[in-house]
Amino acid sequence: MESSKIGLIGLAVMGQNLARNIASQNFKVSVYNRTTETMTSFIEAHGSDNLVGQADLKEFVESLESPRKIIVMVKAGRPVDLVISSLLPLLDKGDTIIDCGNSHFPDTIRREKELSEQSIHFIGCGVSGGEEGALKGPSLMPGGNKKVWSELEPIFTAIAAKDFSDKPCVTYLGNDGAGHYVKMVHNGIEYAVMQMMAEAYDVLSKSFGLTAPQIADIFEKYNEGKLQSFLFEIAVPILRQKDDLAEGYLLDKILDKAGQKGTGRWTAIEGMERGVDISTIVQAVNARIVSSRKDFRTELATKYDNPSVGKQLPTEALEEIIKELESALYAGMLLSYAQGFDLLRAAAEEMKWDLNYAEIARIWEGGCIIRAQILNTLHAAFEKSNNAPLWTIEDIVADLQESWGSLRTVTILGAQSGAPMPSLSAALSSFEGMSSARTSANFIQGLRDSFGAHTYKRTDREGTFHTEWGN
Ligand code: NBP
Repeated sequence: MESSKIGLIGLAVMGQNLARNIASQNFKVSVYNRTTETMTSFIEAHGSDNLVGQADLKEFVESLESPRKIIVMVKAGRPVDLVISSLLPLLDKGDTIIDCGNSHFPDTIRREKELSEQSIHFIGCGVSGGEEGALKGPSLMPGGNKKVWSELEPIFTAIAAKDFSDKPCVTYLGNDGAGHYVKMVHNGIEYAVMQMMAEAYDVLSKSFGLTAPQIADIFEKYNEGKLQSFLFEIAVPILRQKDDLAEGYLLDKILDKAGQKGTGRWTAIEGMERGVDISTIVQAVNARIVSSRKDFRTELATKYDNPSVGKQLPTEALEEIIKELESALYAGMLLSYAQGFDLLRAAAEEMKWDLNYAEIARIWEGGCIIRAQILNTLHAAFEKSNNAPLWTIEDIVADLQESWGSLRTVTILGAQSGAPMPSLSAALSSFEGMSSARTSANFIQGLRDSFGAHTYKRTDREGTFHTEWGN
């Protein structure tokens, strides 16, 4: 039997769809799963000349063309190490393992190092787009040895989504953990964008008493303008979904506890560790933490009276607020990207990754969860400025100058109507801080010097100073 071009291990939703995508592009793929029944029922449903299943790991490895290329698509963490250990005795020098799961980048760096010592290549490739993306074309973020990547490129290029210019949403990012790092930051930005949308939904509901389908009408219009994106696209039917188990709309019955799998938290920690302000992302992670404390929140809600809650604005104000909110969301999203790219830049400098920010914005234009019109704007801005920091690029400065005032209007509205705005207000504070020549840190320095003799510098002369405060 003809050997397969590539193998794939891990047949949960992502692995199944990625395998079907590869087979549909005319690359023969062998698949394997720890639980054999999953593999057999998958092959029963989708098997073909190009998509073959193996129940035995050794036979799976033997079914592959040499040098072998094996995608691992299992749960991130220990399962990836276990799969690698079980594969190692069966592989030959020069074979390649490609981890397409959401692995934490330090694990990818470690695995690449350990495997290269055994002459096995390792590529860490972020995959975004959920199950539909995996099937129809994801955004792919590979990192590892460039030469090894070039051998995989034809397959990955064929299965990737397309950007606004119909080019594949995949590009080589850099050594070892660069791909998984970029995917992690992608997910962090995804957290911030989703949180800002949730804040918009909340403030419309609390300030004007709008129902879910009324908010759907507003979001539908937003999706026709500069906020056009996959997330707004899917938000509309979510807001309009009727409950089939009870009266009313389903969204109103969904428990307000948001889950998380770790990539947002990893991004937040990275921001802290590298000293980069990614407050829109940090606050989005924090909002999920607050949401998870449902019982405690419910108890506190009986103890505190929030006079803002239930204060509705007259409907005449709605039209203007819809426009302000659109503009605030645009500014908030631009700032989430500015922060995310700042983090990428800081990491790239230390890790010696030659990240191309225009290319990163480009490969996020299609396939991935944050795909949006705004990425085309960022892509063009980075290209035009030779990858300058986003905040400083002329076109972005003009866009932020026009829109950031709406962040102020909307966060005031949130405060007045009891709708917390952790990410939108973080965007406002971050912008005002970053674009101020002078902050309040002089006061912090005064306090530090007073209680701990930490010294301070002056604005009007060189040197380091300490004062005996109050004397
Ligand atoms: P899961 O993350 O739910 O993982 C399930 C798969 O891991 C199954 O095939 C399971 O085999 C296998 N597995 C486990 Br669990 N432990 C194993 C072990 N010790 N040895 C071998 N196999 C093991 O699947 P998923 O949602 O398809 O995601 C796969 C990867 O892609 C994850 O890293 C995920 O974070 C990432 N990702 C997911 C999405 C998404 O939208 N779901 C999007 C982008 C990236 P079994 O059948 O025998 O239990």
